[in-house]
Amino acid sequence: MKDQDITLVTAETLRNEILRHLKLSIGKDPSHASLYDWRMSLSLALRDRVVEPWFASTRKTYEGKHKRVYYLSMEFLIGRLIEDVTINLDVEEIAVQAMADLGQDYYKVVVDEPDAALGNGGLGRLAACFMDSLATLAIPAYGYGIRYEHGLFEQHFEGGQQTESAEGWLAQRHAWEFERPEVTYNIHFGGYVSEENGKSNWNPAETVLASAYDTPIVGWKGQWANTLRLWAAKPVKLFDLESFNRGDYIGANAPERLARTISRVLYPDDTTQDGKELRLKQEYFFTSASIKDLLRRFLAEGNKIEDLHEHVAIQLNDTHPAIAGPELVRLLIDKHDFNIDDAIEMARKCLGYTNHTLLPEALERWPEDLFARILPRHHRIIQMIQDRHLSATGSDIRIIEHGNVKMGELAFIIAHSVNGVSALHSELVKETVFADLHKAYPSRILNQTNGITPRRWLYSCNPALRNLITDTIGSGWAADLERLQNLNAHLDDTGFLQAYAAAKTTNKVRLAKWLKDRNDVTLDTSAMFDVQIKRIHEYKRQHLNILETIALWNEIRDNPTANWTPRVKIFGGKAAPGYVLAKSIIRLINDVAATINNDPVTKHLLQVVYPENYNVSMAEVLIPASDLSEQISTAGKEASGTGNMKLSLNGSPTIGTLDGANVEIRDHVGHENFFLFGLTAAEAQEKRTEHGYSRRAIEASPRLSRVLGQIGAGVFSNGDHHRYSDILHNLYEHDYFLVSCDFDEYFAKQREVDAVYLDVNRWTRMAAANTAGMGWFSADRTIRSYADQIWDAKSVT
Ligand code: 4GP
Repeated sequence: MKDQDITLVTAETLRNEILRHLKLSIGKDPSHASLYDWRMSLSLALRDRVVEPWFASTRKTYEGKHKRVYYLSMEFLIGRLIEDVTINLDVEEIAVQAMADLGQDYYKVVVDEPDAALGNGGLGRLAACFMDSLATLAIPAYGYGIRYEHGLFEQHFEGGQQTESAEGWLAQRHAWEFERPEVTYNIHFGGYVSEENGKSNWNPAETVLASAYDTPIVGWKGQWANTLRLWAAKPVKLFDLESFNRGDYIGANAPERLARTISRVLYPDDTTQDGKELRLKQEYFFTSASIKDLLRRFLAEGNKIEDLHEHVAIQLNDTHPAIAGPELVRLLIDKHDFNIDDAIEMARKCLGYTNHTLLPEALERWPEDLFARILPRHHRIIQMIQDRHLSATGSDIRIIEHGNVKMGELAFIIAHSVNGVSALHSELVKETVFADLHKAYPSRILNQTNGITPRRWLYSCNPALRNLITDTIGSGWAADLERLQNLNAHLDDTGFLQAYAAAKTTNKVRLAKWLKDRNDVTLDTSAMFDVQIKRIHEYKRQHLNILETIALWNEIRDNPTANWTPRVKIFGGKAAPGYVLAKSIIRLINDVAATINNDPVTKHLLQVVYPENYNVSMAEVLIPASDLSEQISTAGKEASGTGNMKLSLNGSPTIGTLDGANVEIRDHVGHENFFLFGLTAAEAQEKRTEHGYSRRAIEASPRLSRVLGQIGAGVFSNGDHHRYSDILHNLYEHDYFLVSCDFDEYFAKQREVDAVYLDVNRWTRMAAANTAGMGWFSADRTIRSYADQIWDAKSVT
């Protein structure tokens, strides 16, 4: 289908289409067009090219009555789309040329696009990668989520401290979406349940409208396109005219305000207390709209409701959409006359649940009174699901317990399949958070190790390496990533290694320029770029990294003429606004940077850089330029990681613990190409049972004691002894994440990294071996496996 006229585009035709949009869609004369106008026109012209494959895919799905996958997710961290689309349609060069012919710089236009930051981190970006792979594999699918007006907050540093401001990606028109004002559903909240003739009726108190916006997601070579359908909340009644006529202008707008609040802001995930009620409403809002929408589509095809599971697979991306279970049961009973047992059975056949975290505090639970107040009918249905589970299994695990509705348990019990996201994580899911449920349902938990789309995370973001790979092993690898193994035959070829190193240098120079322009920071591109990019969290241990940085600084100062390996430590990531200790870690990194970067003795050897507002677009510049990937979470805490995959794929060996997908990455790239340190998950668990373990570890490490002493003495805080008492207290008294215990081994391993880096050939070979070994981590492999093992869904050929 590649040769369909859809991709038969030349620079000239594209140029004309851009001009046509500039005139007719944007209403601008080229001589007055701004960067925004050009960007919109280019995006619209590209979007036109996606519409044909999109329609064709939909038609084929209807004609063949193919099973559809519905991926329900609170987050879709899709980032920018122009390059995504030009790459997938294979028209990048043409787009560059067309824009040049119009006197515009394509790459300037590309970076003018705001990131669609509709997610917090890993789970949201995974959803975006999965959408790309579903389209590439031609599996009919919908992504369902929320069209937040404000995506993840913008991060700023003031005096080194994180501050937040509202993000405004929709302040300008979003070029890629199609508004569907005719696709709306009433979503209800509150009220009470009445019984009549043995039937329960929900009499809700509030109703908002869910209104659809569709973005086509096109796969590789434009062969297939699926839909990302995001819901915006709107008032059922636009305006309260009665109040207005009484002169109550504020009251008149109340319905609109209430409704819009629901899709206004994406909540940072770890902030658990604020806005609980609103978050529950958000979850129900998008889930209910999605279930109603998929049922409507299913019935419109003339299917029998008894066959729902043959046509529909619903995947719950974490517990946020877990209410899909009770909602589907409710609709089957109330609208389709199912009895409760059949309804539960049908819901189970349709639903799969992916768990993304073992941190108990991150497993959602709602106060029962709140839940029953907002969703009274669902509250009862959950009790019925629970009753049946208890009597069928003899298990004593409840969904509702101690005044809480536990969404993890609900998702587990109502789904036919529960999966973890790396081999280790899936085992730990069985042994820890869901140990008892695993006993009751021994075949329910599966593993599906995460993956990343190689189109965005190599082909598009790393043209230097992309070209080298294609020159070396030929094309075709972007949709068949395991072919990267063919690079192994070149690992001892000096010419190849030199070219590989040159590609890395190109990317490092690109990053240096980007940082110079953005933050006026100058980087030494011959130094090792040592990168830790991810949300700031104690378990991810950015503090371990910065403590090691201080220790290194001390040793360079003690012995400035030794043969040190110059390093730039690069951090990127946001802390949830309510997470005080994470914010302290951010401030410490910035304080340490201010001190170290100005030290004349060390500044040519050690630099700390922390560009604010890390997002997908920043990752696309940082990852290709990275030399060393920091994956240093406390073993047993990182479910998988996907940044670890992106970095390794782009030739950045890992220094890391045996945690999450690190374990599998190490197996794939070769143990000799991975810098392993630290306690294992089992050892970590054991360590926590020893009384006073952290204080003992600190006292046994003169290096760490010295660093902590300096922080306490105010060396990095202008003499303020108290600024970091929270971090210090934490490390001495309840170092749950075992920073103190892993510190010495981490420091030693970093020195091993230093030594290898000085041997350019050896290092480059190691980096290239990482690229060669990472093919298995394509999200295409992950999606195939979900399709086979969970969804029973097929590619449409
Ligand atoms: C993340 C996990 O922390 C990360 O290890 C994993 O790679 C990612 O999900 C995708 O599976 N979890 C979240 C979250 O983003 O909000 O819990």
